[in-house]
Amino acid sequence: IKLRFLLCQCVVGAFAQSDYDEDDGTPKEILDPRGHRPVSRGHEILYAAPVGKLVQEKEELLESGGCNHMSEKMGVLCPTGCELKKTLQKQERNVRPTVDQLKRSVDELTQSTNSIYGYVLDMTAEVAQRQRVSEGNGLLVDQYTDSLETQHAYIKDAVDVTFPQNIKILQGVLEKIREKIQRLEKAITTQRAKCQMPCKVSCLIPVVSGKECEDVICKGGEESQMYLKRPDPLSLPYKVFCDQTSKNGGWVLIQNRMDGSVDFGRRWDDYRRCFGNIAFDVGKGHCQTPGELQLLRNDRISQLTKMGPTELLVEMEDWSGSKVYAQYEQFTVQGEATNYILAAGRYSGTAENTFLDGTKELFGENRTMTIHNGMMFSTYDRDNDKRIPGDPSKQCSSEDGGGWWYNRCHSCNPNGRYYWGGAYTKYMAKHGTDDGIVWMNWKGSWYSLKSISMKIRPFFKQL
Ligand SMILES: *[C@@H]1O[C@H](CO)[C@@H](O)[C@H](O)[C@H]1NC(C)=O
Ligand SMILES: [Ca+2]
Repeated sequence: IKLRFLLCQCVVGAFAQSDYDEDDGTPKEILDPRGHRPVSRGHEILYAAPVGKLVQEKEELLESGGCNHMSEKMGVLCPTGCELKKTLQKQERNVRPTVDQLKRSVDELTQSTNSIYGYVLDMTAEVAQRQRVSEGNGLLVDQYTDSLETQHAYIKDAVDVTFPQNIKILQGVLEKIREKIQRLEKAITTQRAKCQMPCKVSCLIPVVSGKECEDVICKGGEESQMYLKRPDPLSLPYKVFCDQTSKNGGWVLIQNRMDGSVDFGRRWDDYRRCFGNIAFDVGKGHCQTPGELQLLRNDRISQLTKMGPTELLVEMEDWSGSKVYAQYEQFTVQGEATNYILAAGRYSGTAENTFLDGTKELFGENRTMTIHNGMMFSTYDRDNDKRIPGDPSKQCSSEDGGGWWYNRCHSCNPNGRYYWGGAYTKYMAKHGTDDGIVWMNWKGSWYSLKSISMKIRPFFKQL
């Protein structure tokens, strides 16, 4: 802008200068509005004016005798050569400053023009530079655009092809899961229908019955299956599963875990009665396969153990087929009034004595807290454990999954949750506690057994 202003000044200056020239060096005439003339016709007037003056001067020269023609008749020669020189000198005097002025103006103008030219050059260079930068930017933008287009293509491909494919796969998986859920629901419905009545069985019961399973053996019931049992003549007979093969047989099955089909996280009343399936008929015409059960009501177990010395056999198997057992020659369960206090004694076996010793993993009072001998029975709705008595939020039974003779809390947990495959973690457990079917002294807290069973029979000292 500054330069453009300069340029304008120069142009105006130049025009002013040319006006000045035309006026024959008489400033008064320039200032006079009437003396103004159109720029286009200035030159004609430039010559006209001096002529008038010359005419006046010629008259003066005539009077003063000036240059004469050789012939008198020809009169005065005007302007003569000498007069011309004089006039020219005079004119030159007037014109020279104007010319000088003009020259200076031209110089100035040239200079201005040069600087403008320089400026234009600079500007062109700058424009070129900017164009280069712009081109560079363009290149960069192009690169970004290319990269963006590539990404867009990739994303579009993902959205158009990969996503639908994955969705299809997931839908397939979902469909399979849905089918599984439907099958499970169907199984549950069937199971629920079957379990409407507690301890109901549909297979035939052999004619042989007895006071004890051992009694049944004596009467010819040598196969392990369901029999009718009548502990004393005054009470009604009831069905039991007799194990007639393990360790000379004669065992009444009182608890059995084998496939996780029965939920053991139950109320006090369920344990007082009984739940689960005593036995199944798998095609032989009789109930020869035991089901998952807490078969004998706690009060019946209590009743049986009070009838005389009773022994307990706990058998268990891990998921690789290894089997161990724990046997107690003395086993009693008190009545409901004392919450079915457990007492066990004289251990033998291969599974380690958890009932009396607690877990080997712990020491001192920590181990003492896992001893089950002498404990009362607890369910999630009846807390009789040794853990912060009176605080309903601290219940071994609700945390560890089943009803049991919990202390604080356990070294074995046969009524815990069934975990398929054995190993489980605290993240899989409902409360982060070892709530599986645990026998700590054999497999530790984070291994849930494949099967475990508890059987009792009258104890007779082996001779
Ligand atoms: C019992 O367990 C607590 C907590 O894990 C521990 O600090 C303490 O040392 C244990 N006591 C014994 C005797 O091991
Ligand atoms: Ca408690």
